[in-house]
Amino acid sequence: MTLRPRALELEELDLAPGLDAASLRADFLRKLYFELAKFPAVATRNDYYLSLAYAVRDRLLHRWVRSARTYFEGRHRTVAYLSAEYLLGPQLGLNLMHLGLETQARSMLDTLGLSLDDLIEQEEEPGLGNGGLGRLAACFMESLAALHLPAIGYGIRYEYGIFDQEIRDGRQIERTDRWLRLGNPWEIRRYEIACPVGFGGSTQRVQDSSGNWRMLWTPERIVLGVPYDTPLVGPGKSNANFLRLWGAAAPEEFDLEAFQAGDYRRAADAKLQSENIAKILYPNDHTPAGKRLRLEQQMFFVSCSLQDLMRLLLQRGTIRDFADKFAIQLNDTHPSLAIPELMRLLLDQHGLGWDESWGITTRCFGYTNHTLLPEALEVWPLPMFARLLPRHLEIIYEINRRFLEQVSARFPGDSARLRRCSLIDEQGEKSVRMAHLASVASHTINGVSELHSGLLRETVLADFAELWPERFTNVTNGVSFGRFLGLSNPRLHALLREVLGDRYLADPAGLERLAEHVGDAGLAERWRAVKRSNKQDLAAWLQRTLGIRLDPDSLLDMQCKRIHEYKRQHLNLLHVLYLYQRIRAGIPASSVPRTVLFAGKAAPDYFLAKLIVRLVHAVATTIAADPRARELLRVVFVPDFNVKSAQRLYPSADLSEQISTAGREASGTGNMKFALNGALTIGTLDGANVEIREAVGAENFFRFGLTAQEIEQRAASYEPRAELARDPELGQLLHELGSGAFSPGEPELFAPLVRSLLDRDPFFVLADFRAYVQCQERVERAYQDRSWWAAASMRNTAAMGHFSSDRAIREYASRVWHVTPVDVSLP
Ligand code: F58
Repeated sequence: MTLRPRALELEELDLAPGLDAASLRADFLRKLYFELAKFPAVATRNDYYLSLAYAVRDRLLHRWVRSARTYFEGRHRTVAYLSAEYLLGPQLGLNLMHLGLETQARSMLDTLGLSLDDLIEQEEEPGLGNGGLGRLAACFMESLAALHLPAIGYGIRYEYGIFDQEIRDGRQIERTDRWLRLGNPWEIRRYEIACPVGFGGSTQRVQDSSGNWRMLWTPERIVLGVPYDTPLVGPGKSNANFLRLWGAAAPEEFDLEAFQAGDYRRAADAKLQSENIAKILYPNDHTPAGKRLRLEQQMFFVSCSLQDLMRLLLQRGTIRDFADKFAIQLNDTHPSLAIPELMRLLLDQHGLGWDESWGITTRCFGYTNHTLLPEALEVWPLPMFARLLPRHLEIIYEINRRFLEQVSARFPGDSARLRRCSLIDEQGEKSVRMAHLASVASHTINGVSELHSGLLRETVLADFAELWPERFTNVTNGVSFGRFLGLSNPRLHALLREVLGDRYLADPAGLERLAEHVGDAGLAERWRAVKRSNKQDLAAWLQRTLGIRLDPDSLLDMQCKRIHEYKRQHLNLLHVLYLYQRIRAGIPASSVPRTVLFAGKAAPDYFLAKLIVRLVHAVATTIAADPRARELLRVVFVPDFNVKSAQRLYPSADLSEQISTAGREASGTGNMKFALNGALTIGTLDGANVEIREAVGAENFFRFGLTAQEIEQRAASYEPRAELARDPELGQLLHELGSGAFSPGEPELFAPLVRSLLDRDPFFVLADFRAYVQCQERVERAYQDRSWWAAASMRNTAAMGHFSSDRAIREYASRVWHVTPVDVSLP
C-alpha cells in the first residue's frame, strides 16, 4: 500500500546532489563514515571505492526518480528487455563519464592522496553473462538510456557469474566468481516486492463463482523472486533506466515445525533449494547441461518480470492496456517461457478469454535469434517440462493445436510440414522447441546481421518465414561507443574530439567525417602515436600483472572471444605453426615481428575448446624458448577475458582476427569493437564482418576463405584428408602437432584435435588454411607500409558509425517496439 502524506510533496524530496568537486568530496567522506562506518586510519581501498560509488549512485538516483516519475505520469510504451544474461562490466568509470564527473572525482581524490584509477580498478565486474549475447544486452541497456527510451532490463541476479579463468601449467582452471563478496554498491534491493513463482504440482478444471470454467494450477513448490535494481544512465542529461535482476528466496525462512522437532537440516533444506535457482550462471555456451535448473531459472525470471509489469500497469491502468503499455523483447529463446506465462496470467489470473489473451501476447513480443548452430537451439525434454510446468505445457499444446490448424489450412495435406513446424518435436525423445514457440507468438523476428537474418529465413525458420514473411527482419548488432571508445580509449577519444568536435559521440554517424582527414600526414602521425602508446600501456600492464612480455613494436594480432571450434582459434594457431616452421627453416618469411594474442574462456565441459587453450600455451612456450624465433614471433594468452580486460585489449590491437567458419557466427560484436579502435580485420565473410567490410571498403579489410554458400555446397562431400594431398606443408604441420612436437612428455596430447581435423573437420579449418596463410602474407606486406596502414586504420574507425548500439536501438525502437523517446526534465 502506498501512503501519500500531503505535507510531503515530492518536489521537496527532489534534492539534486551537486556535481562539483566540493559536493562530491563532502559526500564521499560522508559515505565513508555513515555508510561504511570507517575512518581513514582503517579504511581499505575497497572502502574508498564503495564510498565513491555510493556518492556517484546518489547522483544517478536523482535522475532515476525523476525519470520514474515522468514515466509514471505519462502514457508511454515501455520496453521490457528480457535476457537471461547481462555482461555489464564495471560501472564506476562509465557512470562518472556519463555524469560528467570524472575530472571532479579525480581532482578531489588527488587532494586526499587517493587515485581515481586505483578505485576504478578495485571494482569487481558483474559477470552475469557468457559472451556476446550478454554483452549485447548490456550495450542495449546503455543505449536505451542514452536515447531517452523508457526501458526495464529484466534478468537474474546470479550469485555467481561466469567462472573466473585461471591458467595453471597451460590448463584452464575454473574458479567460482564471487563477485558479491565485497559488496555491490550499485544495486538497490526492493524489499516490499516479492513475486511468487510456482513449480510442479497439478492442474484441475474448476468452476469459478460466476460459473465459468477455469484451470486451476496447484504448484507443488513456490519460490519467491526479489528484485535488485541497478540504475543506468546515458551521457549528458539523459534519463535513467534500470536493470531489475531477480534474486531467489524461500517463502518461509525455514520449516519451523522441522526446526522445533530438532531436524535442523530439513528445516533449512527448502530454503537452500529455493535459493539455488539464482545461484549460478549457466556456464556453458554450447551443450545442454544442468537442464532442469536452467529451465527453472528461465521460468523464474520471466514469471517475476511479467508479474512485475502487471503490478506496474495496474497502478494506473487495466490489464487490457498491457500490450499498449509494454513492448517485450526476447533476447534469444532463453526467456521465451514468457509466452505461455503471459497467457497463463491473462487466462487464469485475470480471467480473459483465449483470443483476447493471444491478441495481447502477440502484440507484445519480439524475438531476436542469436544462433543457427543446431546444438544451441533450445529444446526441452517433454517429460521434464510436464513435471515442472504442467499448466504451461497445456497452454503450449493449445497454442500448437491452433497454429497447426493454420498451417494445415494454408498447406493442406502437407504432413511433413506439420511435423517440421510443430512446437513439439515428436521424433525420438519428445521435446518442446523454443524457437518455434517464440516465432509463433512474436510479431517480429530478427537476426543480428544481414547474413545471419538471411540464413535464418532460409534455413532454421524457413517454414515460418514462408507463413509470415512480414514478421522477419534484420537488426544488425551494435556496440556501446561510450564504453568501448570514450571510456576505454581515452587517447583516441581525445584526438577524435579535437578533430570532430566535443559531441561526436552523441552522433556516431558523424565519425565518418574523419575520412576527410585521412590524407593529413600530421594527424596520421598522431593516430599512430596513440596506438603505440596504447600498446605500451598494455605491455606495461601485462608485465606488471602477469609477468608477460609484449613488444609494442610488433604487429599486435588479437583473437579475443569465447574459445570455440567454429571461431577457429586453431586455424590461427596453425598459421602460427606455419610461421614458426618458416623461421626454423631460415626462410625470412617476413621482417615484421608479430605478437599473436589470445584471450577467451572455454566452456568447462568442452573438451576440444580446453585442448585449444592448452595448445595456445604449448605453442607459446615452445616459441618463447627458441632464441631463433622469439624476437620475431610471440604467442600470448591473457587469462580471464571479461569486460574489464577487454577494455584494456581492444585499444591496442593492430589486427583483429574474425575468422569463424562462414555462416556460423551470427554477428560478432568484438569485430566492431576492434575496428572502432582502429584495428584492421582479417576475416571471413561471416556475420557482421560482411557489413563491416562493405562499410570500411574491401581494400581496407583482409578477407579470405570460403563463403557460407560454398561451405553449404561442399558440406556433403567434404573430405578433410583430401586437403592434405593438395597442401603437403599443412600435412607436415598437423603431423608434427599430432606426434607431440609441442607436448614433450605427452606425445598424444594434441592427437584428438588433429584427429578431429582429419576425420571430420566440421568447421572447414583445413579447407580455409591456405587462403588464410596467403591473406596473412598480404597483412604483413601492408603493415610494412606505415602510412597506408595508418590511413586504413583511420578509415576503419571512420566507417564504424553504423555499428553503434544507438543505431541498433533506434532500429528496434521504430521497427520492432514502436516506442518513442520521452523527455525527462532534469535541472
Ligand atoms: C552470440 N551468442 C553470437 N550466445 O554467437 C554472436 O555472433 C553475436 O554477436 C552475439 O550473440 C550477439 O548477438 C552468444 O553469445 C551465448 O552466449 C549463449 C548463452 C546461453 C547458452 C547458449 C549460448
